[in-house]
Amino acid sequence: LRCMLGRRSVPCLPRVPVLGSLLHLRSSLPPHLLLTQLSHRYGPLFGLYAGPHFTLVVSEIGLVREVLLQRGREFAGRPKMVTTDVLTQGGKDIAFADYSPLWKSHRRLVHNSFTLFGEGSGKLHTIVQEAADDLCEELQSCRGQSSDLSPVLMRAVTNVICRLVFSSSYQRNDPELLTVMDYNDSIVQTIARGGLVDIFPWLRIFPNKDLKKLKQCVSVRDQLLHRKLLEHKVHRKKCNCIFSSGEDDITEDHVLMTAAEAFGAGVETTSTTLLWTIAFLLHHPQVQECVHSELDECVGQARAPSLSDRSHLPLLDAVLCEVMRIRPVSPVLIPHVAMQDTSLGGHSVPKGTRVLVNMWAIHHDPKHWDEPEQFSPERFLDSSGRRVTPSSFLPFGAGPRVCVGESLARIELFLFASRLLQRFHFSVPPGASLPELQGRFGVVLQPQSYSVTPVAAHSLRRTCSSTLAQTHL
Ligand code: HEM
Ligand code: PLO
Repeated sequence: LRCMLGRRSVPCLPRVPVLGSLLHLRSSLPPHLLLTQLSHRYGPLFGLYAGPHFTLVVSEIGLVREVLLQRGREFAGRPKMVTTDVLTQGGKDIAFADYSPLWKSHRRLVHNSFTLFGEGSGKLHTIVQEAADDLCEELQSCRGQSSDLSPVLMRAVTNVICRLVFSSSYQRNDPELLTVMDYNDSIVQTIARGGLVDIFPWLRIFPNKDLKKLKQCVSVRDQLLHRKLLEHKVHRKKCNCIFSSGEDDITEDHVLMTAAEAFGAGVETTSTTLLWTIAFLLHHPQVQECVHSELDECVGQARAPSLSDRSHLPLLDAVLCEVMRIRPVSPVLIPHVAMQDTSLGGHSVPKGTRVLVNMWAIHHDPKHWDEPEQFSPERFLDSSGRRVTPSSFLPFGAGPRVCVGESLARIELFLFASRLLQRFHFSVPPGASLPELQGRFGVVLQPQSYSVTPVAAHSLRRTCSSTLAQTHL
């Protein structure tokens, strides 16, 4: 089947009235894998109907650049969805709000306050280093016992956001922290299952357990953050952040949603990427050894790694890139919408068309990556061991909707990963199996939970025997 886009047509999934192409989208595969499989049959640009909504699926880097960069503004809209409307009070946030002048100034404001904390700013550096130290202390206190890293990592990354937004942090087992982690997890689970509701908004009128649960969680979240914002008000005049912006149309609700989104996006993405990193290093012990050697050589044990070490630790940097390539936390980004009649790959695209950017397909495209299923950090290093960035690598998206947290995320990933690997060697607990690498798709692509044994590095003699290090160190 093909559908007409102007005078040219694109391949299109079969459709029936009301359901659209949904019958052809039933599958046990998670969406990014299903869409990748369909792109092998239908090509790098194909159409489908998500219920009544015409949707283009893009799986080739040239077309992706056209959507995100060349025509970035034309495609910078977001669809209206029931679940995200509940989450964001009808789009008073950044990620799920449609393009508008108010959204633009809101985004700029948040972006600027992140930049204030950005690279070169000692404050963020200190905040992240302290959180990383605290994390290591907690692992150290487990004395080599195996554990699930997820809750420990969550607290550490939550504390970074908490210090940035409220200048406060949580101790271990703080009941408020447990509440935060609990509602966050429920939101992640329910949003993921809310797919159907988002395709048929009229399902809202039927009882829906997930939607009810989502509303409950959002209400707990909003009360908690509202209280914290009030407590924080005392400091507002002093700080250089969004809360003292003076921007007229940005309301208290926008401020609340900004805080909520910083927590949501800041915590889920960073902790997930770190969990993937450890999972892949458990599968590739020779790579872990080489990262250890690189750290030993450049940093040693006497001091904590700092951002200025990054350029001297190309292998660690390459490992983090390879993790974000092979398991992008956001494998189909957030849906984009054409805000006006425009075009894509020479086809005309009518206003209101939804566009799914399949970043998973881009990061696994055999035309651009040798053995894409293989975990191989060397792809991000040239023959003399310097870091390179291939053009088919866009884990944060690009253009007007590029991740606002990118610089913060990169700083956190580097400082957390380097500190953890400087101080610990990670191994699979005796008798346990290696972590699953499939991932479960929710709002973000997370690894199945696994346990790991962290052993303090100074108690081991470390050698890097693999050729990887001999060429690169
Ligand atoms: C959007 C990736 C961390 C805040 C996005 C998008 C991606 C992404 C792919 C969607 C781009 C699109 O729809 O075209 C990541 C990755 C991260 C990360 C891989 C870490 C490993 C963070 C952090 C924050 C953050 C730490 C904030 C504290 C946001 C926001 C948006 C966004 C607000 C929405 C931007 C918009 O729609 O205009 N991110 N992100 N992200 N991210 Fe991140
Ligand atoms: C995570 C659960 C929180 O309770 C709410 C939330 C807010 C922002 C979302 C985030 C969740 C998941 C990851 C998202 C982020 C905005 C940008 C980010 C979707 C749902 C990515 C990776 O695109």
